[in-house]
Amino acid sequence: MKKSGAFLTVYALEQIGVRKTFGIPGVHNTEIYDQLNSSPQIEPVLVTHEGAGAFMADAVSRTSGSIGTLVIVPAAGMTHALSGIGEAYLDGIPMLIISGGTRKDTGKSYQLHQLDMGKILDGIIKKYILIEKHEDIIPAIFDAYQTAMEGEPGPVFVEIPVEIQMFHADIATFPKLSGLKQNVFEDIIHEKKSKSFSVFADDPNESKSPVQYTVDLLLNANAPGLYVGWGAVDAFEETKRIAELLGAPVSTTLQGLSAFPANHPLHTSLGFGPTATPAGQNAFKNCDCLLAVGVRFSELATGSYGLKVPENLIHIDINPKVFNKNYPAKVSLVGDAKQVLQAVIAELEKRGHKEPANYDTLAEKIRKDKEKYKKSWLKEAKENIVSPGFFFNALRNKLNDDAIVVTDDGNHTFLTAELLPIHMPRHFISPTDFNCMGYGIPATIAAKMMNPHKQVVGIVGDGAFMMTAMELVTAFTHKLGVIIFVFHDGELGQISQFQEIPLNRKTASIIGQINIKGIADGVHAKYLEMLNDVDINGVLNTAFELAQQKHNVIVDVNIDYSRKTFLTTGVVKTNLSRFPVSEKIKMLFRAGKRHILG
Ligand SMILES: Cc1ncc(C[n+]2csc(CCOP(=O)(O)OP(=O)(O)O)c2C)c(N)n1
Ligand SMILES: [Mg+2]
Repeated sequence: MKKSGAFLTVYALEQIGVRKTFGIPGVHNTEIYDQLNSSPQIEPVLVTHEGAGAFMADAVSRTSGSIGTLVIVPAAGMTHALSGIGEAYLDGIPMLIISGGTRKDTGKSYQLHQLDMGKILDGIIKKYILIEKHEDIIPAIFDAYQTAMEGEPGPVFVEIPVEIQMFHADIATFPKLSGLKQNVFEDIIHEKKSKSFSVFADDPNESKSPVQYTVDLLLNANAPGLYVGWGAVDAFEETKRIAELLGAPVSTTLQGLSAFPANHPLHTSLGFGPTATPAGQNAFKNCDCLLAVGVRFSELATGSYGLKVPENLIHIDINPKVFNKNYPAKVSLVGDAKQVLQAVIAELEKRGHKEPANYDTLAEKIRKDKEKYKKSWLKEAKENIVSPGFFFNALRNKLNDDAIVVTDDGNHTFLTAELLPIHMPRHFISPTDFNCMGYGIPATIAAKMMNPHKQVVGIVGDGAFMMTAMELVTAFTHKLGVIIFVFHDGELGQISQFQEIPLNRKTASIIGQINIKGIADGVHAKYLEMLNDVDINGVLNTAFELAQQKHNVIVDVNIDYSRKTFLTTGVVKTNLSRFPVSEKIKMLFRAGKRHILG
């Protein structure tokens, strides 16, 4: 049967369950776009900028069952998309990038968009595939999908030259996707001698399997604790069972904020070191055995490595490269979080382990600490500014359990993490280790596209708003009903705070005055102003009513950033404590001098 490359591409995308693609057409991919137009399954979404398109594809993977997919032009489309590809790469999010390619059959040089893309992409994707002939298209896209999903997920790039898209060739078979090859976790005794279990050498009992050793450590601990990240986001039932069996507190990373719902009595906080709120700092104070699942102990998650991790660290991750990087582990278990944890649960249950005696005391202490911390943000309602405590309290009351919350990167991210409890796995997303501003608005839009019946809200800084606000025109085209809260402090707040403390001056972090209403009008969004604490409930009611009627809403929030988050104070404290004494003195002296002399 004679088929065009564009036909084969769209066939393969349908097979792997793609429902939407994001991107901008150009002469190198119009054939694919034309074919997408005929697909009953896939909707090609036109975006305003491929960078935003890549953030949207990322959000599709994080909040839905299908893989986020881009369809872009080579070179210019690819370089625009790099920010979102980088975010997906460092955050372990699967993504498929289908790029048109310049003609390989003409022998011509200096073609439009001709560039060695592989060279640029090296280091930011898991695999680059250049299609050379028609019969390779379907297997190559299946392979790209498998590669993107397996192990630690990430982006895969497929270049399809324009002549292959356009021209027809005989294709004998149309293979069907036979499903993804799954990883199988094997808890076998000899594995402990392999490299990833090298620290196992001090196990006096050579006959134990890694899981048996794990359970020994957990049961012998006086105060075990759990620390979970995005890698454990689909293993909540398992982490919950283990926490409940052990009577152990649970803290999360920023990316994994939703991995353990905040309304569970054993949930404490984001992190548990100096950057954590009191519930986490107190519950983990005497922690002598940590079960870390789907985390990498990155700089952001550990508050600049200020986290104190006990010697008895059990580290579970699908990517063996993450072990023993920043914190040495006693046991490292390579595998899918759900599978490994199920093996740990089975072993705990085999040992006849019963519910712990300390459960109620621990849960009560966490509850009290959380309550006290929340109250500290609710001292007095202000008439000239919006207090974060009152804002997030009222927002939580408006949100259903299954509301999806998206943030960008900045001070607003950490305020959200500290003050807005998230109730369901995969229902909070934010840019993390790549940490790219501009993520919030496009990701909110895509999360709503994939979850039209859920409330989807974005909380973004005014600096990030300026980067990707135009994408809201796409939300208008699709009549989505998203709510974007812009925390309007007039600054690149997170950075100006980091400048303010040690430098006492803000350089290039005061942003230009922006007329948010003007932008809202331009993208046909409803504009609401929230000036003070008295406004909060009324504005929220209006915003949610408008969103219900499929209007997109921008809420211009006159936010009070005067109180620092634990993240900010914790990171500053941790970094300062590591400086050599002479540098510390110099820094404090400079700050002091500037305080006095201005
Ligand atoms: C693309 C990009 N540029 C710069 C930064 C550095 N950065 C991190 S947070 C931040 C401030 C963000 O300001 P804003 O969006 O207003 O949020 P706020 O901190 O005020 O809540 C900056 C500049 C970044 N993370 N990403
Ligand atoms: Mg700001």
